[in-house]
Amino acid sequence: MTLTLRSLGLAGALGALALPAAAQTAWDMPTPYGDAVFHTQNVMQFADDVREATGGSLDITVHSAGSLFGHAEIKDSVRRGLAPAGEILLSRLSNENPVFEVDSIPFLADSYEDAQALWDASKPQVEELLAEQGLTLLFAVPWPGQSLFLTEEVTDPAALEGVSFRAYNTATEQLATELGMIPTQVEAGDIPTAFATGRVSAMMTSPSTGVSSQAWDYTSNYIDVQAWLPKNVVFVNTEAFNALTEDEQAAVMEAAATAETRGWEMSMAETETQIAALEENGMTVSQPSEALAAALAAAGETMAAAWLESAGEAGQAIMDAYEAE
Ligand code: PCA
Repeated sequence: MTLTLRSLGLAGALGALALPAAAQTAWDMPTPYGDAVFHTQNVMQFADDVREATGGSLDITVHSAGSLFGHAEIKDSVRRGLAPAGEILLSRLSNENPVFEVDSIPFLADSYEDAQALWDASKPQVEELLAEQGLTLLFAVPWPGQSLFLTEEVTDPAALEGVSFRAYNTATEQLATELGMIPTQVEAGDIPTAFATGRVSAMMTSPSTGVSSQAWDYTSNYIDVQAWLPKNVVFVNTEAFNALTEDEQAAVMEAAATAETRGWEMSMAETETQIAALEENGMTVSQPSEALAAALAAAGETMAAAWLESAGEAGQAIMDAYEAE
């Protein structure tokens, strides 16, 4: 009897001793895109890497597809500490500062090499602007090049006039307007419904989003423009980051650097495989006609000039740094 009680006491003491070692920080991480999207897979791998590197003391749970906070709320929820970390499409912040949308100007940087150079040129300002809001940038990963999805073959840009166009940021709205289309904001997860109900009948997005939203169900033509490579960014509430142990902070930063490299590689690999998947599912894949390419290029020029005007000296500094790359 005494022995049993003693044993129980010992077990209790051991339990109490074991507690500090098992001390765990649990982070919720809201993200906008679905589980099938490579960005989400990359972020989940990042969470796994952090869990492993910290021996489980920092446990990040990814809440994908806007399930914890909608895309439009994610940044502020992290800023206010409602969630310690999050992911968004960077250019969605263009209403705060045009610097955030430099990666969404058509044809300014339309290859991975140029996208990397533009990111190198703009990253210090992006980092600084986020830091002013108490946010620490962890990593950025581009989507594959943005191309046209249409319900019919279009060679004459005049055919786009009056078409209702699915936009995902201010830049895509401006581009639609430049081409005479009528933009409507639709989150990636709502694309199939927006097409099915006739709210929109054209979009520009990556072959990745084309595949994850099964574009062949409601569009027939993919025109391979690859006009810009917008980025997702992953960031953390700086106070929450500072509350981690030094080892945990180092583990997060290392996993973030790995995720950035892995994400760019995943994105590059996706470009070809997902265009092939669109074709396999019955879409007609083509290059833009000369007239269409010229209309898109002209819209890009107009948008670049307007951007530079609104971004002022900060914008000029990015352009100078980009050209010097
Ligand atoms: N997919 C996202 C953003 C850019 C992309 O390729 C979307 O369409 O919402």
